[in-house]
Amino acid sequence: MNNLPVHQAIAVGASKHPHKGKNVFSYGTAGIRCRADILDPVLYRLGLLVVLRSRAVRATIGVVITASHNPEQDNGAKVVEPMGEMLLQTWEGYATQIANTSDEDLGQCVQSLISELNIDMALPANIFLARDTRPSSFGLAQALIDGIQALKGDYIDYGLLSTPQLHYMVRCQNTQGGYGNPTEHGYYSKLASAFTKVREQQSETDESEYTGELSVDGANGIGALKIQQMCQHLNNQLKISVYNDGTHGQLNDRCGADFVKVQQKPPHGMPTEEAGRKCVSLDGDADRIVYYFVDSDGVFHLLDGDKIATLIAGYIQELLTAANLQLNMGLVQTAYANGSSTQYATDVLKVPVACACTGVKHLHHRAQDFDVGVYFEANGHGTVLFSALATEKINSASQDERLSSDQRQAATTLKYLQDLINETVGDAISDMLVVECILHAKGWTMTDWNAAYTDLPNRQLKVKVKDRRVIQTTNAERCATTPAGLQEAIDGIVSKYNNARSFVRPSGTEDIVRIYAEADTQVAADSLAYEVATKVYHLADGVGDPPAQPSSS
Ligand code: NG1
Ligand code: ZN
Repeated sequence: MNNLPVHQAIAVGASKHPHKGKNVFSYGTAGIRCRADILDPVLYRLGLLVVLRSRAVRATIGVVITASHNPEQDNGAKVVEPMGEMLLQTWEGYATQIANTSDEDLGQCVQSLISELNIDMALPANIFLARDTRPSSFGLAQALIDGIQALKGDYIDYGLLSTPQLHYMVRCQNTQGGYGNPTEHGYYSKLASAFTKVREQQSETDESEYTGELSVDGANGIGALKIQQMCQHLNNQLKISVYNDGTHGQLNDRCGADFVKVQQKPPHGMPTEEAGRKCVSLDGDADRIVYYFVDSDGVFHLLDGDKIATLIAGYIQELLTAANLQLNMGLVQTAYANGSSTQYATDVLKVPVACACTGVKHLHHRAQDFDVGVYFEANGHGTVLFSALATEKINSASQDERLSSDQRQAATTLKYLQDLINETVGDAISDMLVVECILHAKGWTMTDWNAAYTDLPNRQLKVKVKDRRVIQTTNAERCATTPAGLQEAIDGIVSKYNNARSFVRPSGTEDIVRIYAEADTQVAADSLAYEVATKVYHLADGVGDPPAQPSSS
């Protein structure tokens, strides 16, 4: 460890991680994300920042090095708050500031943050870090460690972990084990034990067509490794075959949850022809999951985050009713949620639905307004949050002798289900185990589950523009306020289609504008998306080729 004064220690580190000053970095809702080869100085600076954060909150802080579903040449970092949440918004600003600070100004920048935030540098600081399987992640972890050490922070390097596993570790540590043991083994045994206990509460009927057999597309990433480790703790309760396990293909290349969701087709590298075969895809850091199957006519069916969210919300509601527990439950979605899912939740499940801005931190925040808040992005990122009141009521109902045994059993199932859920953040492995428990309880096949409602055909497109910030939105991103005339034009186009909806927003993770469209037929959804994309291209200074006309007939 160094014994240099702060300024000097920072300068020594900075000389090993020089900032070329050519690129502008921004810490957004998904952390910092860009090409891996320019990130070294940024990770060093983040190392400094998380030591300050740890001292400011007097707790362990986490950092995951990953760029999730982005291609292998990209990378990034996300900071994890003490309870496993995403970095506080004001600190996103400090992260952006320090990431863009030159070598010469770095000491001064750190010193100003220390004074401004009144940080006691004599306090201990503790950082948990982990990384995904990208080749660049190892070196970036070293840059982060150099930053941590420059400010005399302590750290535990967990090596390879999924993003949600690291979130879990941080929460376990800061609850002194109350949330579980902060080890990989602790994670698997908590989930495996909860999974077994939930299933013990559920009686399987003779007519059940449920099967615990599934094919997993690991996106050639960390999820493939970790799901295999999870399986070893499940005592053959599920029969999982892992494909795209990283031994052949490249990370996220024509596979993974994002590919399957956006392309609406099966991934490469995994056999999916067997009719009704249950398939899932994880993304590159295993915080997203989507299900799908091919039916006997060879038609592909996607069961995305919306289908998972409504399945979970419906089941929890049944248990709450059966346990006679009065808790206020809500579902949080984004504008990308399929209109049919929103209608199903509202009209059939009678669960109130809230719409939040894109990015899980917004959904997470909104879900905290409910006693039981289920939140999912359509792309498969989501979880369930239980308030302290909900946790307390569920626990006491599970032991309340005055209740009927059926009521107690429903409460007990809920209690174990809560243990199975990773409440810190969306977790593909945990979500998969939750879905499997629910399908098991209902005795459902993929076809049964899929029959809950039919998705409206939809299409997502990207348009490259000179500066995507010219598009500003309101009403949870469903309405564009600039550039002038765009929203009126979208409204005009949408009115020509049946059952249609479309919105545009600048991506937070890519340098593009995203177009979403849904309508009564796929041809209509494709054409609507194309028309809206063309409008964006003209009104927002599109660059490159104009959007291509849809080829569907
Ligand atoms: P952007 O690029 O801001 O649309 C994407 C996803 C988000 C979220 C983030 C972080 C869509 C439409 N957008 O954000 O939902 O997952 O990446 O990974 O899927
Ligand atoms: Zn991810």
